[in-house]
Amino acid sequence: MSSPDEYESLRQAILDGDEEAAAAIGHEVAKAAENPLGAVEVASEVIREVGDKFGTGELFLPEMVLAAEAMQAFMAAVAARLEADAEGGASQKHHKVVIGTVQGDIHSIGKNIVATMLGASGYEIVDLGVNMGPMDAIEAAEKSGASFIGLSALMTTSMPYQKEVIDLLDELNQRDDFFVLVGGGPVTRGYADDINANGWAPDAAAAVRLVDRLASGETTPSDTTLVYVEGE
Ligand code: B12
Repeated sequence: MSSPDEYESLRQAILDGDEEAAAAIGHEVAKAAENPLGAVEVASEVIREVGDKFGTGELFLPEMVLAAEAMQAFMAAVAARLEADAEGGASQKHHKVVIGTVQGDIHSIGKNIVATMLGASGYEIVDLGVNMGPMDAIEAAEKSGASFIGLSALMTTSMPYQKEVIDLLDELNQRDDFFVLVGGGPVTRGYADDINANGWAPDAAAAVRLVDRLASGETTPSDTTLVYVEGE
C-alpha cells in the first residue's frame, strides 16, 4: 500500500464510510511488507478532512459517524501489525502510562493510536478510555504505579480538563509524582506550555519519542519546562 491508487482506495473507503472496504484495506496493509504507518497517516488526514467538512456544513453528523467507523475498522485491522513491527525493536521499558480522553470528550481514534504505539514500544498501558474524569486519571496512575499520565482532547471545550488534571495534582501535592503529557487535534505546543504540562507531541510516533526522552531521566515532573517532540 504505497501507490497513489492504493491510498486513493483507502481515502475513498473512509470518505464513503464504507466499513467493510476500510477493514479489507486494513488487512491488506497489515500483510504487506512495508510499515503500515504511512497508511495510518493517510487515514488520519482523511478523517480530519471529514471533520473540516463537518465544520463547514458540507457534511453532517451521520456521515462523520460512518467515516469514523470506517477509520476504526481500518485501525482495528492494522493494530496488531503496528504492535508486531514495533515489538521487533522494543524492550520492556518498565514505565507505565495511564492514558485517556478527557472528560466531556468521546473521541478515541487518536488516543488509541498513541496507546498502541506506546504499548508496542515497550511501555505498559493503562487505557481509561474516553470521558475520563480528572480524579480517575490520578487515582489510576497512583494505583498502577504509573510514571506518565497522557491526556487526549479533541475539542476546544474539553481542553480545560487537561489543565484540571494538572491543577488537581498541584492541589494534592502530587505534581512531582507523574509526567503529564497532552495532545489531540486542537492542543498546541503553546497551550501545553501555558497549562504547565510536562510534554507535548503532535502525533503518535512523536509521542513515543517524547516518552522515551522523559523516561531517560533528563528532567522531573515538577520541572514544568515543556518538553516537546515535533512530528517528522
Ligand atoms: C472522528 C470524529 C468524531 C467521531 C469520534 C469517533 C471516535 N471513536 O473517536 C464521532 C463521529 C463520534 C464524533 C463526535 C463528535 N464530534 Co467529532 N470529530 C471527529 C474528527 C472528524 C476526527 C478526529 C480524529 O479521529 N482524528 C484523527 C486522529 C488520528 O487524530 P488526533 O485525534 O488528532 O490524534 C493524533 C494527535 O493529535 C496525537 N494525539 C492525540 N491524543 C494525544 C494524547 C497525547 C498525550 C499525545 C502526546 C498526543 C496525542 O496523536 C494522534 C495520532 O497521530 C474531528 C475533526 C478533526 N479535525 O480532528 C471531529 C471534531 C473533533 N469533532 C467535533 C465535534 C463538534 C463533535 C461532536 C460534538 C458532534 C456532535 N454535534 O455531536 C461529537 C462529540 C461528542 C463528545 N462529547 O465528545 C469538532 C470539535 C470542535 C471543537 N469544539 O473543538 C471537530 C473538530 C469537527 C469540526 N470541525 O467541527 N467526532
